Amino acid sequence: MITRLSEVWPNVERVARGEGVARVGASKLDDDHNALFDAWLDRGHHATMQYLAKTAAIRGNPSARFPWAKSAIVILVPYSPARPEAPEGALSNHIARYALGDDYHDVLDGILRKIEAEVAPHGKTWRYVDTGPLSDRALATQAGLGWIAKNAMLINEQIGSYTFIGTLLTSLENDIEPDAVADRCGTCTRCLDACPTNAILPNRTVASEHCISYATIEHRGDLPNIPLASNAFGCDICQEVCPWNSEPAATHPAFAPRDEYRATPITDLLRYEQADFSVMFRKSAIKRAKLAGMQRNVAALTEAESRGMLKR
Ligand code: B12
Repeated sequence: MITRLSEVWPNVERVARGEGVARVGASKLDDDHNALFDAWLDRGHHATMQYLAKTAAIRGNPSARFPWAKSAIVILVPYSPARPEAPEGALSNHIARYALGDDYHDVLDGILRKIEAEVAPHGKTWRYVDTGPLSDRALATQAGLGWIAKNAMLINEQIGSYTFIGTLLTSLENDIEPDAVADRCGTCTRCLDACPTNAILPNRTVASEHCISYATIEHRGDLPNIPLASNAFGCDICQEVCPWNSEPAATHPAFAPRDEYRATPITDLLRYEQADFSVMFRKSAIKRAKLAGMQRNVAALTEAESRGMLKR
């Protein structure tokens, strides 16, 4: 009878490699830095993301939901590190890299399903892609896949931070030794200096209420009064300036930038109806902002056009 992760590990690695996973590791379930999360919530840095507060107790104690869970298999999957060449004012120039291709929730879930098929005959499993009360970054760093950087990102020394994280909880014992990971931020403060809204806090967390990514994706209603710096969906500024992103891994094919986004002037969105939006952003993470949110964001950039916001 198989009870330990090491017994299925060669198969897990083989399937992961075949599916375009750049790194795979195994973690225990508890987040050693969970107190940081509680302090972050207490200070209101989750802004209107109430779902994070609602599930805080489980996040601090994952076995409350899954008493059988003993380990997490964690994968890193690279998305496009660059925006494609496109005319000035094209949609692709104004959306964060992670949203240039297919929706990562679906893609990583599909990959985890295949890995799950190797584990499920020997125990229980549960797949998570940014969909549950877990710190994906905490598990990834505990699995030896990278360090938590000053911009709060999980950075892998070889491939940088333009990666998604997926996790598969399992009932198998974690007997996989994680690679040792060093904190490579050193004295660099490029991300802190570059953030136009000073949203990055000294303890390697982000004040969402000031973050352009939060404002343009998660916030409903009027935009908070912060500069968007040309961003209509998400923000990559704290990653663009990071020296560890100079040699990224090859993009997983599902995340190759979509041609339609290069060919569409961003201002077209102002004339969209729901049906146009649904077609353009089918299977895309951009759906999260909804039509109203995207039109609000594009309108804000258009108003700022005199200050050059659409000049990229
Ligand atoms: C809420 C959320 C957001 C919020 C808040 C972001 C934030 N930094 O907290 C907003 C909307 C702003 C956001 C933005 C983005 N997000 Co987001 N987001 C999440 C989500 C759902 C929860 C994060 C969370 O709980 N934040 C609260 C903080 C306190 O917790 P944490 O980030 O998990 O940090 C923990 C670890 O760092 C841990 N820790 C463990 N070891 C150590 C060691 C040390 C020394 C330290 C200091 C800490 C530490 O301590 C913290 C507390 O548990 C996760 C998915 C998930 N379920 O984990 C994705 C996730 C973090 N997001 C992701 C991405 C891609 C982004 C964006 C790049 C998208 C974009 N381009 O716009 C930006 C990046 C902004 C940034 N610099 O963080 C990826 C990050 C992948 C990676 N390589 O790190 C994730 C993991 C989704 C995924 N599954 O791939 N996001």
